[in-house]
Amino acid sequence: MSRPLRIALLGHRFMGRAHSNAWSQVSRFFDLPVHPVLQVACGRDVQALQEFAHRWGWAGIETDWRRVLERDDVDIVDIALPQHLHAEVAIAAAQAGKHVFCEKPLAMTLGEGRAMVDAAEASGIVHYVNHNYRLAPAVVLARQLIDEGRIGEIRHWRGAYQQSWLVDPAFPLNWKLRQATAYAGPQWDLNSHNVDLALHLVGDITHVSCLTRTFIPERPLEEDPARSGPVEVEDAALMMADFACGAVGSFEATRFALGRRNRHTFEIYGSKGALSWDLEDMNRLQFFSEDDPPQARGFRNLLATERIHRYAKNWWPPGHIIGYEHTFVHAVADFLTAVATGGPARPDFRDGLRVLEILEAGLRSAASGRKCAVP
Ligand code: SOE
Repeated sequence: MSRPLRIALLGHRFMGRAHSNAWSQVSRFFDLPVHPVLQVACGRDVQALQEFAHRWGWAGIETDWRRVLERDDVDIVDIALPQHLHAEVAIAAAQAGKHVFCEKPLAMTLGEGRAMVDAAEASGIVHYVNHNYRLAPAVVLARQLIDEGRIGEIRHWRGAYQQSWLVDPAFPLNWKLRQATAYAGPQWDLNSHNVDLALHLVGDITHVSCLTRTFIPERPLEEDPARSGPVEVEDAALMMADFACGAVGSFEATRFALGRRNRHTFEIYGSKGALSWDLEDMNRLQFFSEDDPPQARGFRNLLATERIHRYAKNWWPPGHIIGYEHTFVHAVADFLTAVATGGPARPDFRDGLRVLEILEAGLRSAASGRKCAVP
């Protein structure tokens, strides 16, 4: 019999739904020594929260996160909140001995991120930051091919995360456009994914050089659209990087790529092969190999749905594709396994902090116009 682990979910909007789905699906598809119990959902809008809890099967609700941490019928705290709310909750949760599953980006500032790492490591809990794209089977396969030496020495990383939701000047000044709630723009929100994948697949980054731009400096206020206020974060960030292994990389993040709703891609070029991945076709990995006979060389289109592909065997027969939400199920499966076995879950808070250190160096570079070392 698998052991129950009781989950408290903080947040019930986009990420709250994605996480709820993951907690409710995971035991149906993965054989784990533990199973999650959807114990309590927490939020401030009582009516919306009640509807959410009912729809997703959360046993109860709370409107104060501090109350959640006092409860001894909660083992895991899942933070599906905007980043300005991560640090305080995560630190208190760790101090209360709860394991913490946290949305990305890890925190607002490096100081917050370090305090989260310190609190989590001091208390010995399992901590995880949800860079879910690592867990797409095709991305796992990319890592395997790199580890097997099939790409050779990596020379180039080319990553882009392109969205378009800010092109309309009438789009309101929401929380993602204010420093107090978002800290930065796509450099934090989107390049965090991009940098996490690069760290995971290519390795550490030593220096960055970055350019940011805010195309539309004022937008209508959410609460009073007749008035406008200043956009406090960048609309686009273009960063170049030196990797410790000698490779060079480019990281593009924008909310102004018209026609691109949520396009996340990377390309890796090495001495023996190359890889390319596209979230919009996330089950596939393009693989080019110099080992192929010259007359038959070209990018191969690998469909990562075979039983040998990590996570794929938990879903459907080969060839039956999976989607965005499945990456969250993989994340909670890994996290629950780590809690059950006492092992670390990766990426953890320390990994999330390294991402922030690189992004912050990028913002410093953009402000100074200079290339910056990543401490
Ligand atoms: C931003 O629009 C966003 O929702 C990110 O915050 C997510 O992390 C990304 O996966 C999709 O886009």
